[in-house]
Amino acid sequence: MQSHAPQNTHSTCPYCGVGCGVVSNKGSATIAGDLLHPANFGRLCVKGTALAETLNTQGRLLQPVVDGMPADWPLALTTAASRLQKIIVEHGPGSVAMYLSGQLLTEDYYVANKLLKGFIGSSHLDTNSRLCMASTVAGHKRAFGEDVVPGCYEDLELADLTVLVGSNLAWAHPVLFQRLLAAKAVSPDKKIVVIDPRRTATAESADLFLPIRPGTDVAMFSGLLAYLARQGQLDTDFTEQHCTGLTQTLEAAQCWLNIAQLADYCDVPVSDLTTFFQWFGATARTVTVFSQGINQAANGTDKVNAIINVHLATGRIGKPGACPLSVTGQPNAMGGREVGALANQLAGHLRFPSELTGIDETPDAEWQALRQFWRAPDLVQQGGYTAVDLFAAIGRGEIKAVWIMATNPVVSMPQADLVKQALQRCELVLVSDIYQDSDTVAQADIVFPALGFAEKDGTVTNSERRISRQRAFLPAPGEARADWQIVCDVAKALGFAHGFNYQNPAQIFREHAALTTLCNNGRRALDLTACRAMSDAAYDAWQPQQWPLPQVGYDSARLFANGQFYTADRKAKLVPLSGLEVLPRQGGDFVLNSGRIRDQWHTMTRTGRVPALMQHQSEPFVAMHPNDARRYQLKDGDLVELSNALGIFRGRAQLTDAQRCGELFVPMHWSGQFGFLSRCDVLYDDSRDPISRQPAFKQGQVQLKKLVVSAELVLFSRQPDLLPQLHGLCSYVVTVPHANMTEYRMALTVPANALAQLISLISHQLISAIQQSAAGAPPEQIQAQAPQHWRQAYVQDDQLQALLYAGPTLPALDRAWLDQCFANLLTATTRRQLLRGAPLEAGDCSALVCSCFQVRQQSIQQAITKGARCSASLGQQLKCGTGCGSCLPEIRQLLQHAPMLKI
Ligand SMILES: Nc1nc2c(c(=O)[nH]1)N[C@H]1C(S)=C(S)[C@@H](COP(=O)(O)OP(=O)(O)OC[C@H]3O[C@@H](n4cnc5c(=O)[nH]c(N)nc54)[C@H](O)[C@@H]3O)O[C@H]1N2
Ligand SMILES: Nc1nc2c(c(=O)[nH]1)N[C@H]1C(S)=C(S)[C@@H](COP(=O)(O)OP(=O)(O)OC[C@H]3O[C@@H](n4cnc5c(=O)[nH]c(N)nc54)[C@H](O)[C@@H]3O)O[C@H]1N2
Ligand code: SF4
Ligand SMILES: [Mo]
Repeated sequence: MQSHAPQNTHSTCPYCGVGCGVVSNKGSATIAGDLLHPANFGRLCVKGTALAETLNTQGRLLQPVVDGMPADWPLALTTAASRLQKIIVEHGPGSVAMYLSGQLLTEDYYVANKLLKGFIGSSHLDTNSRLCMASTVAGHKRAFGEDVVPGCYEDLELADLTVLVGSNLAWAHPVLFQRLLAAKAVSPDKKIVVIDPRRTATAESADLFLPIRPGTDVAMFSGLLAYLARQGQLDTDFTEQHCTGLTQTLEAAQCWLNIAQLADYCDVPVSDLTTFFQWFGATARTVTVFSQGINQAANGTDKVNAIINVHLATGRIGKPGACPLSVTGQPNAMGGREVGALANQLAGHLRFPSELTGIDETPDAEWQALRQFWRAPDLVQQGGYTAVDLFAAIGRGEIKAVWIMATNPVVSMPQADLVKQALQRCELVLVSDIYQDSDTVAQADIVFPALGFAEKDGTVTNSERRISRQRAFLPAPGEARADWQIVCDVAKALGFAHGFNYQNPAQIFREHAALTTLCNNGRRALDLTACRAMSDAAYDAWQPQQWPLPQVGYDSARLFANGQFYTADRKAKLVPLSGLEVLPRQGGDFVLNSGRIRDQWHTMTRTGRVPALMQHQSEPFVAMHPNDARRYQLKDGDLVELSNALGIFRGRAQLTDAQRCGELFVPMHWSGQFGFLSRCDVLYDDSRDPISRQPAFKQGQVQLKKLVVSAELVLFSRQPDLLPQLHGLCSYVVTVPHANMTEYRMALTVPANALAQLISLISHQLISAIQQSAAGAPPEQIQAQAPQHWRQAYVQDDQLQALLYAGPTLPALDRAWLDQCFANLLTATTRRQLLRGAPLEAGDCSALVCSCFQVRQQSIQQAITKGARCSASLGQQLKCGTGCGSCLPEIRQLLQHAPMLKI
């Protein structure tokens, strides 16, 4: 670890799989984009821009916790080891599991996989990448023989046609999206096609948008293949020399020769579908980008192969500007795949004997080689439970100990309530996290405090196979340790010191690199030979590089240009598909789609703490078409409940014609830490892809109910942790952090006369909380009350402590001003205005559009009415869109709808 971090430290953003380079400047405590990093060349999105604001230690885990009590490391480690040992002795190694994360570094991942599969001898090790990349992994293996992304980011800039299917790139991989748009700005003839059931921010920038019926992507791409074949637009030289399966694949696709029928099936206009096919046929330089709209489906693997089929059949792979490009979600989802941290993988792309049976004379050669290399006699011989089955096995009591690292399955797994119950029942739950209060940490018997971004050292691999360094530039908070270190400490306590005596991450990385050379000889693309003897200094100085490393003699930017694949016969496989099999199952009133919003990262443990990132969307919502809303007499902002046999979710109706009728979209982000009944994953059942076992998060089924609200309440408080006390008091509670206050938004559905009682309960709790923090003195109360309306302020020594507004409707609240009231001592004027919720000269309280410069919708609309006609001139006037650029699609939308504005 670096003890004397230099003034500027180069590291990698810990959020998405774009893998942007960042530079931390110690002097100014800022984090900026790394101008030299080949992923982003200095750009950052809104989350990356706000990184510095996540680096305080508030809420961090600073020491281990054993059975709810703070503990020192020796106690935590010996307790963990002795309890694990007892379970292994009594129930066998197969009763122990690990559930890891694409947010671990490669070195963390490597040692965890080695410990469980090699030394403890259990194959039940899976990762949240099962929820994320498993279909792509399975699709790549089926087509290419190995899990390899053929292209690179530059291909997006070189392509003349970019097809974004099941990817909201503008919000989920914003820097890649900016690179794409910048290339298009230089060459406006480049075309972008977006295929998504929702008209997303990405779709707003498309030349053609196909609002596909969910789940029909296989049909659409099979139809495209049939069309291209009929037009004579296949690359038959390439397919004859380098592919197998074309004939059967074309046969299977024949059922979609009639474009009108296909358009009907996919529910898109036939003219638009024809345009897409014509553009595709006419454009050699085509990149198809895909993500969770493809992977997270009951036919996710087939969707991946339907896309790859078209690229293989047209020879558009491994060439500049032509490839299928899976964009990975997490910063190190790719690294996890490299070290084999999925239940059906071994390590270093080495395969289990079952995978080589039939294609190799000695199917156990790779397994034997690894066993020897690790000196691990107990190395498992076959795959284990994948995520959903793993938690089911915990629920059944078959798995008795689980170690969860860097992921929050109580929020992010399907059947989330069952996952929670399974952990409650599980004999031993170990959790390594960086925060004290995640929904999963709450279920742990032993909690290990881990180092987070800025404190830890190691490598990550991004979507284009580029390995970059995360480097430490802050000291460890409290007693937190690196994830790899914690794994090695437990391994040693279990008696496996000989396999886990690493001094630093460089040593682990070298071992990982050496492992990739086992039984390789060009049989696998993942080959890090060049790094096996790398010095510590070279590791520290590592510059971002793609694998296979150039020294091995490949073009490392693009693979397969030479037509050599990693199957037994070196040919790529086309997979016969028709796509007729799977459509969203009917059952509920609505199909439930879910995914990301612009400013939040997953379960919000980090981004939910940054006030600026909480403003774009402050509450869980249910996006729906206005026609659906009408049927339920809903207007924008009304409270709705989604439910099915598994659970309940509540959020605000968000009316938008970007949704298809009969389909809803909810954010995946809200957890029990931010709301009550806000976890959408309680609604997803265990349906998943039969090959990849990846859950179908885009196609749940739910009933919808309007919640008739009798009163809305907003409480602003200096106290950041009142949520547990408010849970259960109301029908709906969410919390929104601000810089100097925490906001609790609540709603009551019971008759309005219960409001008085609720107010007095809350008031009582507030007074006692304030009294406690102020050593006994009761706060001064300022209040105004009209029938059914309450407004109260709690003040102590001229310091505002809490503010409560309640009634059938609420006043327009100027939150920025209120936050300032909490920051400063109250003056006579502010005191008088507090209960209004806004100063007499109210500022702009409309929706926040630009998080970087805090520019709101009303200001943008006013500038448009005064004559601003493009995003550039709005940028000049207001600065909006000139920071990270993530809000440009929304600004363009405001410009588009300008004539209809009434201001
Ligand atoms: N802001 C932000 N960015 C992130 C993340 C985050 O939490 N926040 N997380 C990162 C991670 S881990 C991941 S995996 C990526 C995910 O990145 P994306 O996959 O781009 O994001 P999602 O919002 O999950 O889903 C993408 C789109 O798939 C569409 N879709 C749903 N069903 C179908 C279908 O049947 N067919 C098609 N064609 N499309 C469909 C959805 O409507 C949605 O717009 O984002 C990464 N980036
Ligand atoms: N409905 C629905 N559900 C989904 C999805 C969806 O689209 N829809 N998407 C799925 C996908 S693609 C993904 S990737 C998952 C993501 O889901 P999760 O992985 O559960 O989400 P995170 O919030 O990223 O969880 C990371 C945890 O690790 C902690 N952490 C952060 N840094 C470190 C570190 O360095 N070390 C350790 N030990 N801990 C750390 C954080 O505090 C947090 O608790 O969600 C899945 N769930
Ligand atoms: S696009 Fe944003 S979240 Fe993704 S790596 Fe870059 S800065 Fe981080
Ligand atoms: Mo993901």
